[in-house]
Amino acid sequence: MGFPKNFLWGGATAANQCEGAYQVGGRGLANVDVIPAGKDRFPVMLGHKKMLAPNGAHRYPAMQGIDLYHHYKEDIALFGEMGLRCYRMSIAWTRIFPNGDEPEPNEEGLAFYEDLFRECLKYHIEPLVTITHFDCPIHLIEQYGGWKNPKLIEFYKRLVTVLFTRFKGLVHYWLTFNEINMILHLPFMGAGLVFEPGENETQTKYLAAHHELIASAWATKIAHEIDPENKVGCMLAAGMTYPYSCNPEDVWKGMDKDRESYFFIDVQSRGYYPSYAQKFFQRENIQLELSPEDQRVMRESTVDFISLSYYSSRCASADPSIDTTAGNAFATVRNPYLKTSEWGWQIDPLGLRITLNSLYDRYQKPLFIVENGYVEDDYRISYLREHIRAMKDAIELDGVELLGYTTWGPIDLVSASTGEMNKRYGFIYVDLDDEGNGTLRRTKKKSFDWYKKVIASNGENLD
Ligand code: BGP
Repeated sequence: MGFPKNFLWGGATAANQCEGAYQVGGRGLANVDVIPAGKDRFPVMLGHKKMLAPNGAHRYPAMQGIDLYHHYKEDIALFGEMGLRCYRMSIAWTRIFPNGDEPEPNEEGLAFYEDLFRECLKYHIEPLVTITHFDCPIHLIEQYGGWKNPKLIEFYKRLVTVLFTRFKGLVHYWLTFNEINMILHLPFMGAGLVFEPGENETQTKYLAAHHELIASAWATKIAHEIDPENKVGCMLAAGMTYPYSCNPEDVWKGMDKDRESYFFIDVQSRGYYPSYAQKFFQRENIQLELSPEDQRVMRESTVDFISLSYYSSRCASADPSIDTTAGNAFATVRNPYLKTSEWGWQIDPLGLRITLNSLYDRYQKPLFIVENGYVEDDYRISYLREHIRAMKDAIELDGVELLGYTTWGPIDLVSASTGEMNKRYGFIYVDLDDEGNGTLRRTKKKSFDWYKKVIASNGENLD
């Protein structure tokens, strides 16, 4: 049986990690542009250090990216050569609305993406578009405080209406917010939040999340109205949380941790706030307004599919003295049964099958893995091979419905967490170093031909 015939094998990138050209084509400044490399990066991403304008003391990797803005034809031709059937990318909000609150969009930005989509279709590559991948116009942060302000829902509705109208027929797959649960972990990146000293961060983060969830429901409704062929997905930074032991305290901790993430998808997929979240809001004194109209849209316009990124499983213990390890922005208890990559992320292919099953059991909607990847070329092949096998088991043995698989970074790009080029997820090497020096020349790595073979055999030949 194997993978479905129309399975969407592909690769995934984000505007802010690739495009560069941050002042070209009428583009405005965004939060992602002013996230520096180096030691201030985390304080800024956490919303603890306010730096809304670039300064001479820092380097800003997103401003240059890998200059995909000027290389997209070449890059998409390479994706075509690899046989990608799907390219997940994101729109830079500030190319379409430079400030975010203008009444009319910027034609140059729209024309850029239109051409990019046409280029994809030339190679029979289906575009999968993330509407917001961590970006928010700086003006919306300065003027309105980012997503904690409900006005952003209106600006987002304007953005999506323009996108769905202009790209009707060119794009059929949309994701509303990348890793929506990231708002809890890196709130400046996830929602343009900068905290005042003493501010109740939990309240502000859930308020912003509430506005993103309403905006996401509206986007789904508008997408279906403009083109019934549109398929809209939510996107979760996924990875099942295992209890460290069978001690019920650990099991409870794991369940609680998972709910922190599932909360978002529960709303986007089921259309209402789950009871455990309502109890949590009461305890934390979090008051969220929901107009009858927004409530109706939330109920009626749930997502068509659930997309996820998966790099590793997670682990939780009730004992705070147990060792932890890095893992994206999600620090987690170290699982003694797993190996760790040189970047400190644990490796768990079976965890992918477990995560897929858990999501499918919970939502009974098609899933789409839109990120999964590894940094070192030789190990990348074995990492991807093992994850593809796990995915196949989930489809073949467990009956999970899976639409596709786009690996993270088919081409080397700027790391979201560290801002480095050095992580090198790509099948394609880009000559650019961590200081921003290099020719930007693209060359194929060993894994390029390997992935090409995997796709050509529809996942049968993994050697
Ligand atoms: C996810 C983000 C991506 C991407 C990926 C890898 O959280 O959606 O934007 O960057 O993680 O993370 P990193 O770049 O930190 O290695």
